[in-house]
Amino acid sequence: MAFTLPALSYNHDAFEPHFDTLTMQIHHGKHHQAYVDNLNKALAGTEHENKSLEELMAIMSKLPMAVRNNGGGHYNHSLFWEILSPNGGGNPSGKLAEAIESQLGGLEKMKSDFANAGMTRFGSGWAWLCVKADKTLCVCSTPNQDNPLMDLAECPGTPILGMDVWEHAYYLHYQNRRADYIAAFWNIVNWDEVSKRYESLL
Ligand code: MN3
Repeated sequence: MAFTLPALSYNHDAFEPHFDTLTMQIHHGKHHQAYVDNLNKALAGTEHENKSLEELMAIMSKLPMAVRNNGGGHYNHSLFWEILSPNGGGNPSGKLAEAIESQLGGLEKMKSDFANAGMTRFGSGWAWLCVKADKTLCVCSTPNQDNPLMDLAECPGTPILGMDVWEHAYYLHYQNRRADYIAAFWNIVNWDEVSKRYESLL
């Protein structure tokens, strides 16, 4: 069964002025669509064509680079759209807030470490807040379209919050100002969704 581009639960202009409308249209409709199309092409006719994204991530070290780049791209962007909301921002609450406090030094420290992970990722990649196998939280980054679910990840875990730091995510509006894009990102984070993902892993 071929993968398809997930529809967004909001309009492309929903994140103005933080993420501009044209970037959202191109990012979702062109970039993400291309990952989906190229993933389907790379899997067609192979023994892996009926696997889920999660199943592919778990054996990624054995799969061709086209599956790694485009499967990662599809997984990462699908997560990204869901952890954003026009009603986002603010602070996490409940168990997630407690875990950030006790395990990551508090929300401000976590946001600073997460922003630093995104800022220091040379070239293209992602910053992540993850739940490790021992159920503790960690902040890390991965290159290109890799993610912590891949069996080859240096920081293995299940991502519950991800931030795209590819230039295509911000260049039209922010040009080279990645730090400004990262600061804007916090205004639209859907902490309810991040919390839901966190609690489902406990
Ligand atoms: Mn992207």
